[in-house]
Order: sequence, then C-alpha cells, then structure tokens
Amino acid sequence: MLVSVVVPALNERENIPQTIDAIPVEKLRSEGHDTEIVIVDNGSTDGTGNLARKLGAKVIVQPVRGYGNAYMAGFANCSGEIIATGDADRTYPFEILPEVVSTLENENIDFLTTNRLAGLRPGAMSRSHLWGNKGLSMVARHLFGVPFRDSQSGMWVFRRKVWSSLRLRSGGMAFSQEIKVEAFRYGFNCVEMPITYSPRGGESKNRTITDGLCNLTQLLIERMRPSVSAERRGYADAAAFLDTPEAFQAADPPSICSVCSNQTVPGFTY
Ligand SMILES: Nc1nc2c(ncn2[C@@H]2O[C@H](COP(=O)(O)OP(=O)(O)OP(=O)(O)O)[C@@H](O)[C@H]2O)c(=O)[nH]1
Ligand SMILES: [Mg+2]
Repeated sequence: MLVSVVVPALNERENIPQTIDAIPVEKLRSEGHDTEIVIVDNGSTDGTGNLARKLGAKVIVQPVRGYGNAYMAGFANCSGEIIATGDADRTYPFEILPEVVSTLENENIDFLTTNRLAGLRPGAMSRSHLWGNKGLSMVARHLFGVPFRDSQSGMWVFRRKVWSSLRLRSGGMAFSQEIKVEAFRYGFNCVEMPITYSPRGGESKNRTITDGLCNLTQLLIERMRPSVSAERRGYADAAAFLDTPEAFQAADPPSICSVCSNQTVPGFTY
C-alpha cells in the first residue's frame, strides 16, 4: 500500500533535511509499503521548496499561506491510500509510522490522531501553549463528544476515504481540530494514541493568542451548523468528493475566518 507523508512547511529550510531524513522509508518498505514524501511549500521565502525537491521529496506549492490551506493542497495532490502528517520542525516522531500504519490496518481504524501532551519532552511546549491546547481540547470534547485529549496535535494517520468524504473549511491552524471533529462526526472509527513531542528547531510560526481565538471561534461556528460531512455520509459519490484539484474548484465558496482572515482556498500549483 502507498503511504503519503504530507508535511506543511513555511520557511523551514533549516529543518527540512532532518524532517525528510526522519521519515522511515526503508522500514516502511520492509513492511510492504511504498512511501511518497510530499512537502507543501506554503509561500516560503527561504528556499524550503527547492531544497526539499533536491532531497527527493515531491513538492507542492501552495502560495496562499495558512496551515489548513497547505494541507488541503497536499491532500488533493497526493496519491497514497494511507495519508500521514506532521510538522516540518522536528517535533513529531516520524519513526513510529511503520507501527502506526500496521495498527491502522490491523485494527480497522479509519483515523488515528496523536496525543503529544502524554509525552512532552522538556521545553517542547510553552506553558501558555499547553494550557491553550488543554482548553481547546476540553471545549471540543464538550461540544462534540470527541474522545481526543489533544485536539491540536498535527500528527494524524488516516485512510484516504476520510479526506475524500469530509468537507473541511479552515484555512488556518483550526484545520487540525476540524479534521478530527469532522472525522468523528462523520462516524469514522477514530482513535488517539500517545506520542513524544520534542522542542522545535527554528522559529515558531504560531501566534498563540490569535490562533487560539481563531480556533475557539471555529469550534463554536462548527457546533452551530450541521455537519456537512455527516450529511454527505451515504452518498454514493462521497469517496470521490474533493479528491481531485478540479473537485476543489467546484466546491462551495471559500470561507474567511473573521479573526485571522485566513481564507480557505483550493490553491495548489506544482
Ligand atoms: N503557523 C503556520 N504554520 C504553517 C503555515 N504554513 C505551513 N506551516 C507549517 O505548519 C507546521 C505547523 O506550524 P508551527 O509553526 O510548527 O505551529 P505549531 O506546531 O502549532 O507550533 P510550535 O509548537 O511552535 O511548533 C510547520 O511545519 C509550519 O512550517 C502557516 O501559514 N502558519
Ligand atoms: Mg510545529
């Protein structure tokens, strides 16, 4: 089975070599999986994309900034039946992928997310970030009944049908909680597993207060509207939905977050 490892990157030149190196391509191959490494260059100005290409990755350029925009472009342009994610900043333990992929396959899991709070290494997360994460995770649990302790974790491993069935709208950091909540609301078999989380290399792009407010707003708005993803459940063509760049363009108009002004866009170029 082909595993696509999709990694969003905004000015991560100094981290890209180690990020690509950490993806256990050989181990996955020995377990019968081919790996496609997809770096989504999100308008970097430091040559991140070119360096990733030189190092053998497939590079998708998403010129419109935003974590969610980067992922949407990456997912629409990757081919794996299984999709794995993580940041380009050396924080996530990509070495666990072979084990996680077999757990997904053997236990019939559709969407596996990870809990960093269970394995924080010293200095990996500031106090404000930690409490922000805990607070947002608690709100998500209360509003949607999701079982996740870490709604902001950026490492997920899931079957392609999860992505192609959901209708996700967040162009910014809220994409992380939205994909988890919508996968759960859709009825996919979701689990969370503990991981270690290490201090980031290079500069953080995160704006704790703006992103925190933006995420809270997104949760409240999402709660007020019926799950578009869940409504789609049962449609015969759901599996094909949004799975191609063309389908993206034909989809609903983009939404603009009133807090961070991040737009949800179909954008992707190679
Ligand atoms: N914040 C942010 N990150 C982006 C964007 N586009 C791509 N990214 C990448 O998305 C990943 C997550 O961003 P980070 O800055 O690491 O955010 P974080 O993980 O919440 O915060 P840290 O704990 O500081 O790592 C990184 O690999 C970024 O390079 C963007 O527009 N904003
Ligand atoms: Mg990070």
